[in-house]
Amino acid sequence: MSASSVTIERMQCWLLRIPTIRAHQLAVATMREQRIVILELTDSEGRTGLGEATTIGGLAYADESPDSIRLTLDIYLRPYLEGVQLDPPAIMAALNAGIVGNYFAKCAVETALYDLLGKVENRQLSDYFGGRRTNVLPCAWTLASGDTDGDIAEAQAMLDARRHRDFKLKIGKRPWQQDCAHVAAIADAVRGEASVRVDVNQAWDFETARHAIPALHEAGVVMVEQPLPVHDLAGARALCELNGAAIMADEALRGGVYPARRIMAAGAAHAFSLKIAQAGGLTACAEVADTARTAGLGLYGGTMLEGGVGTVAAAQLFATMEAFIWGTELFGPLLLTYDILVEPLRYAEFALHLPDGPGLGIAINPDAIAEFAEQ
Ligand code: MUC
Ligand code: MG
Repeated sequence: MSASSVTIERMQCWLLRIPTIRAHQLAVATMREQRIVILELTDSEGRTGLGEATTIGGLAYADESPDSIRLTLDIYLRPYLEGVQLDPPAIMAALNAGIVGNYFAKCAVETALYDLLGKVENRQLSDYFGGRRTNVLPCAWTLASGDTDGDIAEAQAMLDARRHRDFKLKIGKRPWQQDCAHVAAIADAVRGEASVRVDVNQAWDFETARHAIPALHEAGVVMVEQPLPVHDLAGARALCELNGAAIMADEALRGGVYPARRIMAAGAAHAFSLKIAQAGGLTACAEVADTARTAGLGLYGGTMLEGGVGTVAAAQLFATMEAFIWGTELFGPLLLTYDILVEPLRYAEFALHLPDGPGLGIAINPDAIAEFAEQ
């Protein structure tokens, strides 16, 4: 059956609330749970496609909250889907023409469309983005318990289990000198065994960053993610010229290729954290990657701390890309106390191993919906 003869009959959406394994402390929020929007499209033959939209800390991270995403999908995006022929590029073009912003919600839709199409055509989602170059993606872990000794013990456990050997530390909440002491202690503890990066989540002003970044670099930090507020491209450019740790853009990339071009024109990043949600979907994220690659920027496979559906969607795309010099951080499901997938994703030998199978290659455990869905 060709995709064009398939009709999307029904769209359903759930908001799941799942506790995290420990408090996850960022500059902008402390997470003790994750609220995950799951979208399911069903076609005329009863086949289903899944998508996910997840964000961090309610409205602390971005201007789409889990609640607003669910509402947007239910009210505004539903008419673009139900009763419509399954043609992902045409549907996404209509969505992007008719609805501004709402990048996370659009990402959930595009993921579900390609998951469904993959099942219809018996193809992996990666096939629609050039095909896989690899089935294995190196995967970092974030140390964010807020406690130095706790983080060191956690890092050691990850190394012993051969699960992660790249660590991202969340800083920016405390005075930078205290953060620097925290980072230096962890970097000392894992020196020679692991890499250490930091994510400031926009918390610093330029003066703070100008002092903190050389000190962090001296302590062994190789990359600093989003040190300044997203609008401060001149400041980010000056930080790029410090000749120390690489500067990576994250939140500044919200909106896809247009902000990406602005950052590149300003010389305001050495690397991009690619996020399918922030870009507004898989196609938009691939476009950001292509644009960055032409300018010689480093690529990193970022996460919004999605559960299994969003995580594997990003992995399916990242597995098609070359020049992934910073690896990925697709560990979201491991931060949750409950895995919503029938068969959890496999993490071993410091990497995420992609599933086989058509579309995303995963299925959701119906018990997870029953147990964790909010009303
Ligand atoms: C972010 O800002 O990168 C990704 C990993 C993590 O711990 O937080 C996120 C969001
Ligand atoms: Mg970040």
